[in-house]
Amino acid sequence: MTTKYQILQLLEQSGGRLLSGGEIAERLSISRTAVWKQISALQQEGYQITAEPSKGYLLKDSEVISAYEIQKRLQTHTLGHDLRYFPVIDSTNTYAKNTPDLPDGAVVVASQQTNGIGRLSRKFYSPEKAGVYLSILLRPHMIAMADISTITLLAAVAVVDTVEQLTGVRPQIKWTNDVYMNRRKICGILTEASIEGESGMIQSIIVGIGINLYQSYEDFDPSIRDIAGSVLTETGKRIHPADYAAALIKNFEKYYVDGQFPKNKKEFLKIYRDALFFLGETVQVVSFKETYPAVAVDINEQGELVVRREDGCLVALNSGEISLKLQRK
Ligand code: BT5
Repeated sequence: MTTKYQILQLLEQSGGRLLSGGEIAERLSISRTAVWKQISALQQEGYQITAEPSKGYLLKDSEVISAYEIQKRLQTHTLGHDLRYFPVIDSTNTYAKNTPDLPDGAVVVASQQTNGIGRLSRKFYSPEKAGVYLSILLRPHMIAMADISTITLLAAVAVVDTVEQLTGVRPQIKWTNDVYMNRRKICGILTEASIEGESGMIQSIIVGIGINLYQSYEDFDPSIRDIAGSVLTETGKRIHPADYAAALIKNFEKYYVDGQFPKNKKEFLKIYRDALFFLGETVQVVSFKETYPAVAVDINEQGELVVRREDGCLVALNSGEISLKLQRK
């Protein structure tokens, strides 16, 4: 552990007592100047450390989401062991795409994205200290193209479980990749795969998950103010961002098994189906070719959404080319 985080640990363990620069310096066998420099670095990372002249330093509760904070809370087999944290980044998915040496199970986390992306190059607003934005990189051994969309479903269920564990309220899913509470979107998921041109083999899958934790409705860009919410607006609960990130990574690992994806797909799809909130409702199906109203009927064994068109025909929708518009209530 670096000196910086050793100092942080001492402050965490001080039990509310002020720790003097001299005491820290002695315990870590470093100079007082080094202590002061590292305290400044921690403050820059977002830790609220107050310094009382000639008395010492005190750490206050800080909503910091550094690699240290997440790994401290993480007990996983592989996911997140390589964890890259950025206070600001363009997009965690883009970083994962452009970093070829990232190992299987690596996680990229940011507190803010300047160019967060959604499907079809749409924008995903990812302001500072408002949520958690992370990408999980997977290099599965055997995966068919059709399984990629299952990974998105898996991420959605992991988000739902996480929010429920931390707030006591279970969110719902809008097929395929959005998580909602009270009919407001609190989380978006973007799964991207990179495929080797010659062989057509899938080299890696990047699962990007962004969740709104702290915004109020007024904080949202006017273009999404009526449709977006945060865990805070919908449950009244403030979750520490590192608690959220660590629990999410853990829950994703619970369902994801390399080579099998969800171990028991049938059982998994039932959990997914139970989390959907618009079955039985009329939705607008928007594809590249056409837009039409249909009743959402069920999820089939492939994870496709089955809808009934107005002429009575049943159609199974694949996630790739379709989006759904819900009727406002
Ligand atoms: C998504 O696309 O919602 C996928 C979002 C994935 C974001 C994560 S964050 C970590 C990783 N790094 C990235 O760069 N991306 C991933 P889609 O279903 O296409 O929805 C996009 C639409 O959601 C936008 O056109 C807006 O209408 C709406 N939107 C944008 N930002 C939002 C937000 N913060 N909360 C709720 N809705 C939002």
